[in-house]
This record gives sequence, C-alpha cells and structure tokens, in this order.
Amino acid sequence: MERTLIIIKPDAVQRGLVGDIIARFERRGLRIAAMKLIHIDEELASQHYAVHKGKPFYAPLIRYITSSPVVVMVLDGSRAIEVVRRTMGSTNPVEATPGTIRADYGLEIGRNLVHGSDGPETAAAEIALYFSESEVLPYKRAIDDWIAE
Ligand code: IDP
Ligand code: MG
Repeated sequence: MERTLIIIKPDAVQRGLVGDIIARFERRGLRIAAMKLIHIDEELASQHYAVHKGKPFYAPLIRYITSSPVVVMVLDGSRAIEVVRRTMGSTNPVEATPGTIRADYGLEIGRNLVHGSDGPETAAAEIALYFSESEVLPYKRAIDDWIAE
C-alpha cells in the first residue's frame, strides 16, 4: 500500500474540473485518505517546488500555483504513486497519452491541471507539507476486497 499527494491545480479548480478529476482517481479504486481546499501562499509554494528553484519556469510556476485555490488530497492504494502519475499523463499535455487528465484537458505545460508525487520520499515529504498526521484518515471501505487481492 502506497500513499501519494495530489494537487488539483488552480486552472482545474477555475475550469470546474475538480469533480471529474477526483472521479478518475476514485474509479480506479484509489482511496481518499485526506482532502481540502486551500490557497497556497508563496512560502508553501517555494517549499513544495524547492527542487525547481533557479529554473527558467520557476517564477511563473510559483505565480500559477498561488494564483487561486487548489484541492489537495492524499490518495492511497497499491502502487498509488505510479498509478496516479500514469492517470495524470506526461508533464507536457502535448506529449500526454490521450485518455490521461493532462491530455484530455490540457494544452500547455504551464497549465497542466494536476500534481502527483513522483516517488515514495517526495510523497512522504509532500503529504507532511499539507496535512497533519491526524488529518490523514485510516478508514476501511466495504469495497476494498473487490479492488485489491
Ligand atoms: P510534474 O508536475 O509532471 O512532476 P515537474 O518537472 O516536476 O513535472 O515540474 C513541476 C511543474 O512545473 C509542472 O507540472 C509544470 O506545472 C511546471 N513546469 C515544468 N516544466 C515547465 C516548463 O518548461 N515550462 C513551464 N512550466 C513548467
Ligand atoms: Mg514533479
């Protein structure tokens, strides 16, 4: 069982795509362990995207992610990190496989709708950035045995 952090970015919230994006993760069988609507400030954005500091797209990226509220969620399930990344599609929507979120709704890399953690260490660090331990809820669903062996 893996956990991952998802951000439904400002463009997706403004375009009314929150429900559709959550539905795509839900119907794969991933479990929602935590979720909230927040407005990311500069401080939090710089922590989240620290790895990209100094790159040419850093300033516009910080402006983008702080421009309007986002939905942050923790999803879990078997191989959740890779499942989420593949459901989102490639970073650049132009290169994303049709059927993925970024391909179905996006045109440009700077408006690519969703974030998903890229590995177990980043997932743990990103979850801790947005949620306290008590906000990540360990409940069982009646359908769990029909989703995972
Ligand atoms: P990821 O979101 O698929 O993990 P990263 O390379 O970690 O992609 O980049 C983080 C975010 O920064 C991207 O999702 C995108 O919003 C933005 N970004 C990355 N590369 C570019 C670029 O070349 N131009 C504009 N924005 C970019
Ligand atoms: Mg990344």
